[in-house]
Order: sequence, then C-alpha cells, then structure tokens
Amino acid sequence: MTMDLFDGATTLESQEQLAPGAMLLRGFAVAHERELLSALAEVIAQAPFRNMITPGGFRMSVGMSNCGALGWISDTAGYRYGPIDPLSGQPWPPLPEAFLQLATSAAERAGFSRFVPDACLINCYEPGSRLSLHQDRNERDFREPIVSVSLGLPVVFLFGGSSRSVPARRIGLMHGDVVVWGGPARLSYHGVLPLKEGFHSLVGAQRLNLTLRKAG
Ligand code: MD6
Ligand code: FE
Repeated sequence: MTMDLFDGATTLESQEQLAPGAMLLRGFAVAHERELLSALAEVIAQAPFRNMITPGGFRMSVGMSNCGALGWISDTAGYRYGPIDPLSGQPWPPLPEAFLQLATSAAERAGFSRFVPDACLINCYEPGSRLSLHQDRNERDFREPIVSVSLGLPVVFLFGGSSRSVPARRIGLMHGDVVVWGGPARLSYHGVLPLKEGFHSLVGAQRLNLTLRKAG
C-alpha cells in the first residue's frame, strides 16, 4: 500500500501473474498519472487520434496514434511499423521520458531487464469501441516484451493463448494498471470488449491505452 500525499488517496498496488511471461501490475502507473497524461496531450496535439482502416477495409472503432521512432500503422496495404505519420507527413512525436521510464521500470518489475522501447501505440476508446482478438506480431524481435498502460475508464481485457482456439480469460483493467507481456506469453491472443459508458475524473468519458514496444 502506498500513500499518495498529493491527492490524499491511498492506492493499492499488487502483482498477479496472468500466465508465464504475462504479469499484471495493478496500480503501477497511478503515481505517474499526471506526467503521463500531460505528455500524452502533447503527443496528441502533434499526432491526433485517427480511426485506421484494416487491411480488409473496415474502419477501426479505436482511435490510434503513436510516438517514438516507429509507429504502428494499418491501412488497406496491411499492418506495419513506419517512421512517418501518414497524416502529417512528419516523423511521429518523440517518446516522452515519462513513458520510457515507466516502461523500463514496469518491465524490470516483471523480470525483463533493460527494456528500451522505440515505439508507443496509443489507443483511444470511446463507449462502444472494441478491439477484436489478435496477436501482436509486427515487431522484429519477439524476445522483447510489450508494456501496456491503462488510463481512464475500466475495460474487460480478453487474454487467451497462442492459438485462437484457447478460451480467453476476462480481466478487468483499471486506471493505472500495467500489463507486461513477453517470453512464452508474447504471442498470446488478446482483445478488448466494448467500452462501457462512464466518466473518469482525470481522463473523462474514455479509456486511453499505451502499448510500448521495441519494434525495430
Ligand atoms: C488495449 N492492448 O489494452 C489493447 N497488445 O487497449 C493490446 O492490444 C495489447 O494490452 C499487446 C500487449 C498488451 C496489450
Ligand atoms: Fe495487442
């Protein structure tokens, strides 16, 4: 239990192994919420959220942007990482120091030392937005973990196995929760159920998710 002297709240931190290689760090990002959200606002001012098109031609319900040397892109040509934001024609905004430090320390806590991400995919969910079951496999080196930070409204995260046929567990992810995902869990199928209506005092009527990766 840690006391947050600034807003007088008591935040509960805990850790739970979801599967070998996948660790849920409850409340890990709460102490850094303000730095994370203000850095995020600066990124989004330069690279606004947009609804990308899947290779199959569907508009994704989740708004997405990126920061870091590489950003994840989906369009009718496929999924890939690239250095340029196709909306602005400019490089993606740099990875904020607060994102880098949180990712490295969360990875360390989960047993992955010296994780240095070069890409951060930023997801914005509004009520009804969902992410269907998928694997993250556009990164170059699957030995590197992924660090996922949840901010704002709670959501049900689906966590399955390395084939689509493994039934998915349902895990409630809340503001400040961090999931670190690597090793034998790196190619697990996962997704997000439709976001429910609600209001979060710092983030409003949405859920923001950062996934930090070493893509290149
Ligand atoms: C989300 N997350 O929570 C979507 N991918 O909004 C992901 O797709 C994800 O949380 C890889 C590792 C962790 C994740
Ligand atoms: Fe994913």
